[in-house]
Amino acid sequence: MLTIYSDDHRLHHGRCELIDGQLMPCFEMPSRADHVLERAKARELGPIQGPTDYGRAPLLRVHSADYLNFFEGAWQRWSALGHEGDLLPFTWPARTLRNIKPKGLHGELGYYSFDAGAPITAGTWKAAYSAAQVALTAQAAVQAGARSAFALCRPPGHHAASDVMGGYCYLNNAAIAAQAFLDQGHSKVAILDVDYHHGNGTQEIFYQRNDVLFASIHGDPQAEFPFFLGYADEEGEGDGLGYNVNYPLPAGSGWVTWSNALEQACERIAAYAPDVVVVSLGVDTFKDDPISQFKLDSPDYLQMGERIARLGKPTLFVMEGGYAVEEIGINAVNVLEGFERA
Ligand code: OKP
Ligand code: ZN
Repeated sequence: MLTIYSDDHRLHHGRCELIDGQLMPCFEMPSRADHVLERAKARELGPIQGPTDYGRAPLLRVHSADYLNFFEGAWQRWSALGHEGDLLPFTWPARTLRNIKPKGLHGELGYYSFDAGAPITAGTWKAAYSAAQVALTAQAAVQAGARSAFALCRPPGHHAASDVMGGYCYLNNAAIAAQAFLDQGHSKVAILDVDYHHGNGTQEIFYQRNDVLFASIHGDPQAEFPFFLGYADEEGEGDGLGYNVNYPLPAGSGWVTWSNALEQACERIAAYAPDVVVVSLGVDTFKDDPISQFKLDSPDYLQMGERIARLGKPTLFVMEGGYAVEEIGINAVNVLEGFERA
């Protein structure tokens, strides 16, 4: 399987995040991608290539121009004030406040974010932009006829909505790639999100549309980030009604429970009969993930890949979460190897 990867991910390295009342080093760190790349090489998964730059147009198909402009310019505005540390939001237009866009940097940042988990550093825009190009380059390979490709994206993307960042995510790599398939002549794309967290951004982007089926298996938002989206009764709206499927599972879920949800998701995807499948590949479902509560073990990821392969569709894998840094490579590449051997 072809892997697309860019070293630019290193340009994004947030300092800290708030965990249980304390500032801790960010779990979403550069070594995550290093481990996946090393494992892909060690297992001789296939060629590894850099991205092509497709420019801003494909990003604008998913994100608003205002949002992209804000994100691209935010660090410059922050550093011009003399700051060197990460730019982080701290006030959001939650219920009781107005959903308006203020003029200052912090007001705008609150408007364009939903949590304090997406720090902006000097290189964040460039890293996120390159990750989107990595996804688009892998998409192009599948578009050109490859059975599958792997976009080794970092930072991840599935929490990023059309004009909102959060949850370590800035640009929605999987959504940008899915939209590119549609723009290049396909009529139906299914996105299967297997990350431990609900892909709230992807859901929002396609919620009113039936040309993208979004299916997500994740920790029940009653108890898990992102808390305010990802419930089973969110089924889509308008033309999109019936094209959004959430499978929230309780903390502690292992392979038996998880694979049952995967089976249901795959049956729903098969009934949709998509032209292509995009997998938001998070491996934070692993038993030793430091921020997650599922219990999958490394061999389970081989079976995950096999089941996805049985859909029989051209498939684009887009890297999302996974924070058990030592095992992230084994687990992510196991999905890809399971897919290939099926
Ligand atoms: C990104 B992806 C604060 C925890 C905040 C944010 C998780 C973002 C996960 N105590 N956690 O879906 O892997
Ligand atoms: Zn996650």
